[in-house]
Amino acid sequence: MKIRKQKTAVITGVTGQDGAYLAKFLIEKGYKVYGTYRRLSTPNFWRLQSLGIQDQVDLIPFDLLDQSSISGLFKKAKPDEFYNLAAQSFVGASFDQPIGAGEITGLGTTRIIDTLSTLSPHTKFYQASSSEMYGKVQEIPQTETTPFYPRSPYAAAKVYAHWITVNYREAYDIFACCGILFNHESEMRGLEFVTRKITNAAARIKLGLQKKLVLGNVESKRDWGYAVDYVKAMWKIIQQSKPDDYVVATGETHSVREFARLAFEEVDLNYEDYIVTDKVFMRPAEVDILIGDPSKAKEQLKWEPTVGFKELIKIMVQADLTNWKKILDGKLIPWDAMHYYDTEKPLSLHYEADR
Ligand code: NDP
Ligand code: GDR
Repeated sequence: MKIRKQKTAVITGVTGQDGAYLAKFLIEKGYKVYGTYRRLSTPNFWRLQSLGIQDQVDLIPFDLLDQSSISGLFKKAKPDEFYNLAAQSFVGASFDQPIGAGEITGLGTTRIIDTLSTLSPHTKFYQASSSEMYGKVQEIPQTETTPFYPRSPYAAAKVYAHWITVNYREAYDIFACCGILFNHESEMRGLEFVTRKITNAAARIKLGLQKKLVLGNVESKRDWGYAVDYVKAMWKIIQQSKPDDYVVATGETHSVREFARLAFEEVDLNYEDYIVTDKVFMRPAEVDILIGDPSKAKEQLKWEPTVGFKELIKIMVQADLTNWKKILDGKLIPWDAMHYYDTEKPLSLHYEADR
């Protein structure tokens, strides 16, 4: 009888939105999953807890800035597949910490792939590239061959990480791939990103917990999909016979204003009555429009998004509404001003009201 060896995967950034969903997906596929986390003053495992998988992920302390933790990771996990999702992922913050963006998001990738090429060259590598690399777009829609024009330190760091991945593939014959993912959101998206900021505010305003929502540029347009769909594309990319790069997108674009209108409509409110804009949320350089062409992913990966724009908004608003109702009923305790915990596992009672 042929016994199939259990596959092993490492996910850096498993505490983030994509990391948590990808871990769940791989566990369901029978993988042994190692996930990396940073030691923080307050633990940050709420997404893994929400998905009910915290006990099934082997958690390894790790920092992209620390070379020794990178080699330790390969020695411990001996992975078949390595998904590099860790990054300082907030574009706005990268303008305030441009050197950190380069160190973590750019050089951090080089540290990993260089270690992989010497310690574990058989390991397949996935790099989380981003539609932000297209920045001031040179072509509409954007494809795998559209030139990059980054508009933030984050995007510049991602371009470097993208090309270093391609370079190691070509120079050292590493199975290294990049998924150029367009924005993807979910009920577990971080609260500082505009979609979750809007859905959370719509729910809170509906329940009388907040009066206004302060945003920046509401005219920018994004190609928004559902994160659960997108982690499946990551896995499919790494299962191909040859390493390659793929655009993963819906092929539709919508403005922040449109997102806000529909989110407030979901709770029977008119967004115009609640939204104010403030330049504090405007970026020094903006990406005005992103729209991806996912034809290659559709053809070669047989991947397609299953959740459309309106459904995505509905999922997110309803989740925030449900959670805030539970909080008001004392069944959930908000954690760290943005996250939700079971009352059985409270970590902090802190909550900061509307800005
Ligand atoms: P999140 O911000 O939710 O997660 C980022 C993860 O990276 C967190 O686990 C975070 O840890 C970890 N991290 C941050 N800094 C370091 C560091 N110095 N060392 C180790 N780990 C670190 O991002 P998403 O899940 O949304 O995105 C995943 C990846 O995909 C990112 O690289 C992002 O840039 C990229 N991407 C995301 C898109 C999207 O729309 N979501 C689109 C295209 C690309 P901690 O929890 O401790 O902060
Ligand atoms: P983005 O996502 O920069 O596309 O990066 P974000 O949700 O932060 O911004 C989207 C657009 O909304 C505008 N905006 C605001 N943004 C935030 N965060 N807060 C506001 O109040 C606000 N008002 C308007 C922004 O200016 C922007 O135009 C995300 C991240 O997940 C990256 O890691 C990833 O690489 C890209 O998506 C693809």
